[in-house]
Amino acid sequence: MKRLIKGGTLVDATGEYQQDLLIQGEHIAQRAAGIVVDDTVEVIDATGLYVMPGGIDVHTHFNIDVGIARSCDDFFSGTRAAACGGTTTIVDHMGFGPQGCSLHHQLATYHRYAEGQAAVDYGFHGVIQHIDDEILTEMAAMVSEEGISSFKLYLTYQYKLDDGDILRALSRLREVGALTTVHPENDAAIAWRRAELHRQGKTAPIYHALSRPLECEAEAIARTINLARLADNAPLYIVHLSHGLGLDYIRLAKRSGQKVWVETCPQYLLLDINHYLRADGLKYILSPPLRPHAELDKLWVGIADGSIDTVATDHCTFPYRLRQQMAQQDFSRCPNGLPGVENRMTLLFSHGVASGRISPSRFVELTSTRPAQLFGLWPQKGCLEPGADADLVLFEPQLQQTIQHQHLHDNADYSPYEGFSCQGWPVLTLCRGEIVAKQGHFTGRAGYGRFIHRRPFVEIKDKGE
Ligand code: DUC
Ligand code: ZN
Ligand code: ZN
Ligand code: ZN
Repeated sequence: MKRLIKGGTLVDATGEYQQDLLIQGEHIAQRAAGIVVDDTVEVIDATGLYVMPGGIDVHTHFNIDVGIARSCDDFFSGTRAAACGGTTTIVDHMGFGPQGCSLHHQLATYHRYAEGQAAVDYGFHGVIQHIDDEILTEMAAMVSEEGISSFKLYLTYQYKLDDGDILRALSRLREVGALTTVHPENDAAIAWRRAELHRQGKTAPIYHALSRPLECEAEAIARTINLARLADNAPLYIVHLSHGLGLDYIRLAKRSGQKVWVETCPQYLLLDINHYLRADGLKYILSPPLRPHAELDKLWVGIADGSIDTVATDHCTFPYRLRQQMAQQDFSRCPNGLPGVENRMTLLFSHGVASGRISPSRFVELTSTRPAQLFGLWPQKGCLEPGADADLVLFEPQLQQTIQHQHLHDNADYSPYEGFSCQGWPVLTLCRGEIVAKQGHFTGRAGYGRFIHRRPFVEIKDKGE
């Protein structure tokens, strides 16, 4: 099957081009101005549209068991929502398995979750819940045989690692060609704050945020950066940055040549701590929590000046219904996480590109090309060159619509962005040449998505194309 995307503006991480794209089967076959084809080729008229690499969301938690609950989006509903929002690849952060389980055990579990379910392509980040010789040995085969070239460490929650284990993980993962990702929050600081709030009977949703203020995150960021330096400058990727002080530490490390990259998420760019004061404040409980409004502006500076590398969602869905049942009396009983995989692209386009903060090309860099480069997917993905997968999103830059959960495709019962008016929407999504979403509706199928063996970590410094 051949398709020609004609008359649009191609946008990649290097700029904008008046060119057409010829797709043959699953791949991009040709990229040039004025491609002429015979009538066996289906022509898609992209006049007035941006033609961009499909979105890559490198932070989701589909079907995750967080101990007190299981997130309600599985690999089908989660990737269906991704497709409708212009995202053609997700890399899911595996959750914890049984105590003492191996990396391979958890990988097999996640393959079972995703096989026959995913509607777009997918990969997994490994999860390190303890360190011993067996885990350190397994890491090499995970990278070289299983296509798992990044791993997540938690500094809080049940399986937090201590500094010695963090060092051992960073050092070994560097050796085997993997990128270490970290959820940085100081667990002891949070426990101390929470105990004091509980003693005072302070259990409303706002105290979720006040139990883990930004210093808890900033301390853990600075500590992990220094541990990565100690581990022979091990490459480090900081997930879901929520505030400015941590970004300053990251800038300092980047300036000194350290291999450190950082992700933020739409919720930290667009929602603030006052949401916890609303009657439905439980809808916004996630970690790190939403921050005071001044922090949002600091993150937008990082989006614009290049110091933030990627925008992902941390999509992790627990219905409002369930939150109310579990946590009406106490924020600390609320499962943590927000949905967002379907609206990442339109939110960043609207508040980034349409509002003049960033260029379309920077948008592509943040949502697709840098994620692909950091996580071993490039140039198969995140790229519009011949030979790449035909993963594309066609964006209508002037289209103005309001986010309403009733039109979304996840299994949640609310959207944290309900009523947000966005300018710029995905109108067609192709994953390996197949149309998986059209005008915000799902046209794909469960099981179309393919597991992607990601390459070992290599540092790509330029924009690469
Ligand atoms: N934070 C959340 O809010 N949810 C999922 C995991 C996490 O770190
Ligand atoms: Zn996290
Ligand atoms: Zn997460
Ligand atoms: Zn629909």
